[in-house]
Amino acid sequence: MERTFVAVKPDGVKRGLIGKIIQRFEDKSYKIVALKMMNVTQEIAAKHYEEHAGKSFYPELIDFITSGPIVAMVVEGNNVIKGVRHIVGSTRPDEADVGSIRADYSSYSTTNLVHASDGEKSAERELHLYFKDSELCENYKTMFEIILDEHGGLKQ
Ligand code: FUP
Repeated sequence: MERTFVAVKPDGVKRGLIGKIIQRFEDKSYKIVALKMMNVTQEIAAKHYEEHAGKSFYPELIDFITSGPIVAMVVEGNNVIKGVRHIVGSTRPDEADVGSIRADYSSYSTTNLVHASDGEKSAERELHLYFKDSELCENYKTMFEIILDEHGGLKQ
């Protein structure tokens, strides 16, 4: 099953939106397989955002992501990378689809509440930047998986 890395950024934690944000993924029937609150070190921040090094917004981005705790998680599900990006919404909250997290709760591109991996390679790279394999808890079934089992699994 596909998995992705998601983080509630420091603004989402400070605004008390952790529960609301995670709820959106659970409501979609995605499975949370790892979850922790943590402070992002300068070293992790630099690795996470290495593709943006040198860009005008990079210093502000690093200052912001290291400014307070984040809630990091690994989310699993059918086409979860694309699905989560859709729920999170476009980078610019003023262009994000209404109903997405960023459109509904944010008005700035830097403080846009959530990070979500943008592809298979970045998902694997990012989830291993934040979690050890031993921290992934795939040994339980969600209600959705139990229903899927009853139907012998589903295609797409
Ligand atoms: P996203 O995948 O939507 O999180 O966006 P990017 O990977 O392109 O950018 C990572 C972060 O850099 C964004 F969440 C916010 C910040 N950013 C800016 O502050 N200004 C920009 O013009 C682009 C990105």
